Amino acid sequence: MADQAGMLLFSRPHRRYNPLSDSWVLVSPQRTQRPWLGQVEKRPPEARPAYDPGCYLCPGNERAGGQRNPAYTGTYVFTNDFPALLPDTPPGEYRRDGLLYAAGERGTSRVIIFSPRHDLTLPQMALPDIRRVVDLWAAQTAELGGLDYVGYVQVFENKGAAMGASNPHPHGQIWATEHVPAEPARELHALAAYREQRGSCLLCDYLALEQAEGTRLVLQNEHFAVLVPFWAVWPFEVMLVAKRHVGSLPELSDAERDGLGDAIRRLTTRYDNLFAVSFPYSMGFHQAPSDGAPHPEVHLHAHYYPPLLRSATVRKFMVGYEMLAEPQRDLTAESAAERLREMPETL
Ligand code: H2U
Ligand code: ZN
Repeated sequence: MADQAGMLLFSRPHRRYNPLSDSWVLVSPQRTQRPWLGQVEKRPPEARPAYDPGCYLCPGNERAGGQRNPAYTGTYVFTNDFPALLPDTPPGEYRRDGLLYAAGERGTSRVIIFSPRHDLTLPQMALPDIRRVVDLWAAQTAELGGLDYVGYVQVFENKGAAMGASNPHPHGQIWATEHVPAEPARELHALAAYREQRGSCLLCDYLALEQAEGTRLVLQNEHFAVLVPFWAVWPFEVMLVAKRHVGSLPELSDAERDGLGDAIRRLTTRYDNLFAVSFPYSMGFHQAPSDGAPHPEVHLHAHYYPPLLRSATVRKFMVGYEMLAEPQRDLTAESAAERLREMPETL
């Protein structure tokens, strides 16, 4: 439990610092000091067929680019037909007066399909099938990270139309780039600085603290913990953290991969139960760069950023003050964690 001073502070407007990205969030809990008014909504009848002849991700179907998916039975990965990155981008720089600066960026984008079943989502998949997704993420990280021009592999998933996913068929994406992108680069900087100053890992220390306090923990197993970070911005944002100080997906042991699948299944089930809908989110892993250098400062974790606020129809937008000043939330991280802890782990 937070101490007395913390309790008082946390019930009035305050700012919380995010040491992982060196940023701030404004928390206004007095706006939610009222009974829970979440609407009770029925899960909409998602009558999706197991196979959809019009889906470009289903087995055997033709994609928009004219390619045809094989009759795959597990996971399937292909190069995005409309890739954001290209491996043969010519190198080059544009500089002007120290004010304009651009540089070519090589890379590749892939789409990964989690299951041949059009009608399933991760929480509805069997554990061994989720484990195959974990193995694919790890194998793709190793393969793409092994390319000489790739410096970083970003594994992510956009789920639900609210987050811009183009298709309900369970899938994610992987983008590999020459440089470490801005968001993980900020974290790398913070992790390295912390290690330099304290001689330990920011996320190992943070996880130990959260386990001691308990108020922001959502669930855990032997290998992974899921918590609402103290500095969360999105209402039900969570961080999924490896318990071992491990840098990347390919380094995970057999048991840890099972543990990751278990944590994902339990978390996404709780998410779906929260507002009785298939819960939209963007999630992604942050792992060590594939630049050939050792990265002892990096600690594997995933961020889940879901937009829903109070029900399936009330979502958070980052507008106004948040676009111009800084992110703001009403529900405290502690209350969000409590709500998620109350949810059952069966759909
Ligand atoms: P999202 O649902 O997260 O947008 O991912 C789907 C990706 O699939 C998207 O990036 C690609 C889109 O470019 N795509 C193909 O590669 N082939 C297709 O036939 C349609 C969509
Ligand atoms: Zn499909």
